[in-house]
Amino acid sequence: MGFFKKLKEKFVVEPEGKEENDERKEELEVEKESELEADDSTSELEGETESVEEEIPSDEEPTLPSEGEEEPLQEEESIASKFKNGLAKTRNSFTSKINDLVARYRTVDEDFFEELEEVLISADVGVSAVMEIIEELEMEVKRQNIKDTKQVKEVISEKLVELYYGNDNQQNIEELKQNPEGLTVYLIVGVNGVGKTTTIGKLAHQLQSEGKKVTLAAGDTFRAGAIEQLDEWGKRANVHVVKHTEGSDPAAVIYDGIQSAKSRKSDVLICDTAGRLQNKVNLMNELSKVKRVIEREIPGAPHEVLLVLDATTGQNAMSQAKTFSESTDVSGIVLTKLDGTAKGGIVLAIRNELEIPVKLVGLGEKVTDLETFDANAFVYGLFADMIEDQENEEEEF
Ligand SMILES: Nc1nc2c(ncn2[C@@H]2O[C@H](COP(=O)(O)OP(=O)(O)OP(=O)(O)O)[C@@H](O)[C@H]2O)c(=O)[nH]1
Ligand SMILES: [Mg+2]
Repeated sequence: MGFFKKLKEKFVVEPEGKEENDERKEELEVEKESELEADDSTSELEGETESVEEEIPSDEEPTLPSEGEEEPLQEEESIASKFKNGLAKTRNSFTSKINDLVARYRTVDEDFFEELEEVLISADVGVSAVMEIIEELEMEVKRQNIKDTKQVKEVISEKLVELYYGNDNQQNIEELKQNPEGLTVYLIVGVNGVGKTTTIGKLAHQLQSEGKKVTLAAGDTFRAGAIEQLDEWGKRANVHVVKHTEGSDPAAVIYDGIQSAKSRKSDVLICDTAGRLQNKVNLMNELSKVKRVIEREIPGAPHEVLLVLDATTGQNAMSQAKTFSESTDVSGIVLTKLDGTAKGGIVLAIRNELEIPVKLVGLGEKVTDLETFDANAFVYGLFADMIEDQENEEEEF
């Protein structure tokens, strides 16, 4: 099966044609009805009036919608549309460049690959990642004896996913680690303005809606207004915020945060930190101190040190990652503002050059715009138009 088809099956549930839409609507109605009937039958079983209504013979019991299939399908759909919407800028630029390339080169040759290289680099994929992709593509094109450039689009999409997950073939999305024996602590670090506090707000909301009890610690005591900003997110997500006054010792705030989270029996404590101090050395020292306090109070914590990077800053983000990894063991990246850039390829560069997994991505400013990173959904978001176009082309023949 082609890779576009695979992605389509995984992520697209909604048919585009009106007729098909109507069919789907009908299907949904039937499903709803059968759900209702199913509900009736359960209440019948529980109720005492069983003998009164004998109209439904027992061998014609309405089929229950299979749980295993229905629910995840809807979830996948929303993940797909979130990646699709969040990557609109990147996709528009990328799709038009690829389509232009394919239109100009009918057959796959050296020049085609050279230009493709430029397209990928212009999307911030990163030079070494691009080299790897191109090499893989050249081999695949030979292997499959592909002549027509149109077919290459699909192979590119497949290679991007492969490059992301590497050879280990472990195509699992990277969930945040949790403490199985008590309080889970996440430490959020990153330079000023990248989206740390916003990410904390979104994450708190997400965990809370999964039924977890969350506490926040306002560890940015340096920037004016930072404590209030976290407090505001705390109110929005309806979670408790531990805070001291501006200028106080952040390690003391985090210490209190841990005690408070423990006594409130929270599942997760998320620690905000400053993005800027008097200088970089001070900032790194402060983060190390905060981390030591967490390590001392809870063995095995912090369970994640998440470095927040702003996707719109391109190569700058890469150098920030290097600086932070040197002083704190960064366990994962949160890449924010993917919606604000046409160069979303930075995800692949980060993975390829830093070997730190991208765990979460920010796809907008709303509280729900934070998603666990999934390379398949990401690539779907990049190629969504082509995936849909290909379907139409197939239909024409
Ligand atoms: N479009 C978009 N904007 C985002 C996203 N994440 C954060 N932002 C915006 O980025 C800006 C900075 O976010 P903050 O959360 O304050 O950043 P910070 O890292 O805490 O900054 P400091 O506290 O100054 O260190 C805000 O205007 C956010 O709305 C995202 O995924 N998409
Ligand atoms: Mg902040």
